Amino acid sequence: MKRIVSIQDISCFGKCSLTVALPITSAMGIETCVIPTAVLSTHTGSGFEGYTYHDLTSDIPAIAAHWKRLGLQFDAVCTGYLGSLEQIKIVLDFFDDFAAKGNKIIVDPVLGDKGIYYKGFNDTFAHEMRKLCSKADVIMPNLTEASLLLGEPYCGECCGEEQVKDLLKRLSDLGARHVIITGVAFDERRQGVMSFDRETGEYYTYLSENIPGYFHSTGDVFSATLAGALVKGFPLDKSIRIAVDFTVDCIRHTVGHEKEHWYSVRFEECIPDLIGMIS
Ligand code: PXL
Repeated sequence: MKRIVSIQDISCFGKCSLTVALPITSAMGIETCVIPTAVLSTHTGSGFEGYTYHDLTSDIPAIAAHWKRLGLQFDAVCTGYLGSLEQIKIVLDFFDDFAAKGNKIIVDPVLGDKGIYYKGFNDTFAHEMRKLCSKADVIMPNLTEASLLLGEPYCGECCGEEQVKDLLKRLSDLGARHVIITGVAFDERRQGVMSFDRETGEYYTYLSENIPGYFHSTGDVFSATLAGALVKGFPLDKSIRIAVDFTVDCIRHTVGHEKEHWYSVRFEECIPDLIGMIS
């Protein structure tokens, strides 16, 4: 059985980060270890005010030290939402300790969406996030995060193919072999992702239906599914198709329920579809 570790927060209510990644990669048949970086009462997205935040940064080195004594190894080290500059430094050390030949470092550089930072993040944080990206094999920013990582103005939801190719190429200069930009749309009908392989120089585009509306946590659903598919051994293009198709499936199952399910997607209903997609 493949084994990965997912390093990101637990938002107790709100379905994002670990509470999405853990069930998804477990359902894909992958042993999923976790390092919670913080415990929040909810995620920080609009609609939730007054959430609690308990930082767990100082626990991470002790967990890593224990795991080293146990000789634990992982097929992939995956990171998502991180809460502080110090946490980024500690995760960089974790990469040094647990990166081995053949395993993958998969970084979702969570910074923001719709052209703005999530609460608490700023340019200094984005600058540090570049260091994580430079050690990764795969990074998967959305269009907002792509611009923030490069320190340039947000190009908007509808930038053209050449512009996205340029972003991909320059992000790959940070060091990752595979760069995937999510939330790409060239017209109003379709939305999906574009990727770039630094070694072969190839671009790959996969677009699906564009479902109007804003659905929180879809980036976390995408990144967990993509990481799971890659670790299962699917090639990058097939992994991208699985992750996009599953994310769109989750959105479709949420449409019509936005009133009570405004804070995330109804991914649980779609888990059987995911199992079908990978079998
Ligand atoms: O979905 C990314 C994410 C993860 N974790 C927390 C968040 C967000 C986005 O808002 O607030 C705590």
